[in-house]
Amino acid sequence: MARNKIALIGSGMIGGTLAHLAGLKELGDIVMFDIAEGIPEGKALDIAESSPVDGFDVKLSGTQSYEAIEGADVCIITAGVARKPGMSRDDLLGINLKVMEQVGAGIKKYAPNAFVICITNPLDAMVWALQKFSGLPKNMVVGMAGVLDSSRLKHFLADEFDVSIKDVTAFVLGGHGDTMVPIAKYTTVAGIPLPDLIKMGWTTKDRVEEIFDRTRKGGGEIVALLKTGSAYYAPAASAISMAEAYLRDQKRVLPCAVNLKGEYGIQDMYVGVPVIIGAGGAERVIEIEMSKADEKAFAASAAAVAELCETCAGIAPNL
Ligand code: TXD
Repeated sequence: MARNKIALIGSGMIGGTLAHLAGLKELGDIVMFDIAEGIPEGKALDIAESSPVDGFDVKLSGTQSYEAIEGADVCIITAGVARKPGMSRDDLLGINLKVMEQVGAGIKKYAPNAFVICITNPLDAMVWALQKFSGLPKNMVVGMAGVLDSSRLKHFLADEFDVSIKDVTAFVLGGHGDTMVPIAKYTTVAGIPLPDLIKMGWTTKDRVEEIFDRTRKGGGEIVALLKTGSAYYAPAASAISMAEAYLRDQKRVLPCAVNLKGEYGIQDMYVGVPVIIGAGGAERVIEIEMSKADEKAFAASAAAVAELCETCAGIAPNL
């Protein structure tokens, strides 16, 4: 059986980590694309030179040409810029929207059958635009945010309770931003929901609120520490788990930004919800019951995403 082909569009900090993880897991041959000459080629060669040490058989290459992604089974998109001092959110939105237009055209031409995972920020609006620019089926274009946000929450809780991360389940839903919604009812330690753990005296409501707040600001916490960029290890690991679920038809239940067709009362927008990822891409959206407060927070989060999509549509009338 021929190996899968994985195209990484954007070979910066997350792109490089994606390539390394995909190699270590032997997910397939890897093509690294970037507009910056030498970066994808250099990273691909560096990782290839580590493969004899770790014993993984994959081919890695770097390119500035979309032709090289031809026939990719998975495309993971990190291309774009992050906000720099003096730039407004709309500036960033405008620049990355143009990048999504180029990436969408490249995928449409050379990898129309791929499962596409978008990571570029502002995530929920960019994945929405990318699906439209690429014209790929909506179930084959998803955004990565919820796996990362939930993983941060799981880590904080495992630390708080001094239990294995393997026994913590968590769902963080909604848009990828300050408005994201951690769901207490479906956050558990070995199946015991957080509200029960509070009753059992393991923690307090206030402490849980603090942890939720740290989760919402998890990206900012890393930026403040690194100073020169944003998180890349955990975002890359999160996207790789989504790619693996697709390539190995694992039917994993993961919180992802998916196109909603009336679920959660939302039409044709990408918002983070639990979804089954398997060989059919985003196979089935799971509509969970939320508390009234969570429902309200989710609606506010979706409204923030809608506003960003409207700004995009104002900039790019072809959307
Ligand atoms: O949860 C999430 N979704 C996120 C999102 C978590 C962390 C970071 N998140 C966002 O991912 C972040 O705000 C950025 O928008 C992306 C990528 O983050 P990364 O840290 O990898 O950024 P880099 O290192 O700046 O890499 C971006 C690369 C860089 O090498 C550019 O040369 C390239 O993108 N780039 C392009 N590649 C192809 N085509 C075009 N047009 C292009 N423009 C820039």
